[in-house]
Amino acid sequence: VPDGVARFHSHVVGPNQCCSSVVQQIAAPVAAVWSVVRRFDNPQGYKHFVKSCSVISEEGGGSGGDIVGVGSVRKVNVISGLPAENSTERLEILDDERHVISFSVVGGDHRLANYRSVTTLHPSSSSSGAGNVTIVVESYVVDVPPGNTKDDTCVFVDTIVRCNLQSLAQIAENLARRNTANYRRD
Ligand code: A8S
Repeated sequence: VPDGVARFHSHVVGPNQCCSSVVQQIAAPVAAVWSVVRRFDNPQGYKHFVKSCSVISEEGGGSGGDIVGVGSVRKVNVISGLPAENSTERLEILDDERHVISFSVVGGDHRLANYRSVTTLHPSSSSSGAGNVTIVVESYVVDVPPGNTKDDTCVFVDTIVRCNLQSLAQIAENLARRNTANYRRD
């Protein structure tokens, strides 16, 4: 088990909550994946269900000063066709060294009350030995909505998270390809 997985992905799960995780392998270095994932102010950068996002309460960011920090709150508007309109989310962890980001849902017009997720990145190498590979682990805990089962809820959320991580893979892999092309030109 990679370092930090047990530590960051252990959740306290209440009797009416469910908890699951999704793992995605990405053919790009951790730095490329992290540059996309760490943008709490720009989830639409890879989450296709997000139509728009605005930071409604901003806390000071980390080292670079280029990013909103822990405690910041964003309002996410989702695309039509989902059983939701918007979600208000608080940044809980942003660790640029360990590559950990976590947010919790604090409000909004949707059915995923008390949603909290943790996303961690882990360096790996491809089976062929060529190039850098990143393993992304995203876990969450959420209340089971009234009238739903734990299984329904996990299937619904797993589907969203899997879509997000597949889209993240495409974007980070394109970024990594572009960077490699730049190096070759020198
Ligand atoms: C994320 C993860 C999830 C987002 C869910 C699970 C959501 O944005 C969508 C539909 C809903 O019904 C709930 O990392 C909510 O964003 C796409 C609005 C919270």
